[in-house]
Amino acid sequence: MVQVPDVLAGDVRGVARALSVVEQGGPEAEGLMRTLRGRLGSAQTVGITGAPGVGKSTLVQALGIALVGAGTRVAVLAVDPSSPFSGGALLGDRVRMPDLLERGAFVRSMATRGALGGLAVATSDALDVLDAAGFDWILVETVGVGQDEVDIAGEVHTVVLVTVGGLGDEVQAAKAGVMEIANIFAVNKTDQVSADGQVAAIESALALAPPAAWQPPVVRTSALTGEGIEGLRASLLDHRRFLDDGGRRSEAHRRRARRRVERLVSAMIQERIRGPLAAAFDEVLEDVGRGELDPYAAARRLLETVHREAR
Ligand SMILES: Nc1nc2c(ncn2[C@@H]2O[C@H](COP(=O)(O)OP(=O)(O)O)[C@@H](O)[C@H]2O)c(=O)[nH]1
Ligand SMILES: [Mg+2]
Repeated sequence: MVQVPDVLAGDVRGVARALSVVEQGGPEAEGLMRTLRGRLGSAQTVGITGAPGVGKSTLVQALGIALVGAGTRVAVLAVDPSSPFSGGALLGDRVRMPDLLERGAFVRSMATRGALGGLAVATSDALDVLDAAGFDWILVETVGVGQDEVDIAGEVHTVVLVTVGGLGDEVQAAKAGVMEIANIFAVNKTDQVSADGQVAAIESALALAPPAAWQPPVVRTSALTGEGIEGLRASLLDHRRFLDDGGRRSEAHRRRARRRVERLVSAMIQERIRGPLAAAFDEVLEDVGRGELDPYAAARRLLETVHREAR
């Protein structure tokens, strides 16, 4: 059982237990979200995204240490859709971030064990758990952006896109269609490879974008030597301040709520037609198969059944 007071107090074991509950999904997760409602909205959430190997985990650790050093409470959530069930991955990021753990940050890999709506819903709920637990910063490491099962951009306040220069693929960021999604660009491994080409490519791509109130900064970092980490932290603070202006934060929260509820509606319908309404679903499918019903009419009939049963 999750002890809600423990979660609200930020007790590590209580928070860990709550995260297991949201991974599991089901009535307990739903109940937990109900209890936490009203205790949310104080955390600043940051997605750290980019291709495998660019140094996201290392950067998260360095950034986390800088944030802890500044006297704030930090939680790290590693979301990797490619290894949702891997116990190895579960331990991997914990052992890869020992220095951060040592400084009292909370580090956890997300998995999903059948939560309604999968990893996306579980991750969203996990952000709320960590928010309610009083963390000032929640750093979410995820692979890729936009096309993923977990589209982190809509979930967090700030998206940091990490790339590395010198791969002979300087426009990779522009091509991937993530220019609009990233709020901050980090060109990493500057100790190893020159960032110049990549920085120039990003800046010229940004120059083509329509003028916006927020101009994404391009920060050069070395997660290994610590170069640029303070600059990255400063950019995060800038973006947080930017969101606090003119109701941007509440607008972002409304957008997130909309996506979340939409996702849950779809997931709940899926769950019904695969579960309690499976027989009705089969029947409708047979009618479609026999040519007695077109797919649109079938879908409408099924929706009506869902609606009737839900009352
Ligand atoms: N030289 C150098 N290596 C780095 C830097 N950041 C990360 N790495 C290394 O790059 C490899 C991949 O890093 P990791 O953080 O696991 O990347 P991720 O897959 O994006 O999370 C590891 O061997 C890191 O030690 C950096 O700034 N400079
Ligand atoms: Mg990683």
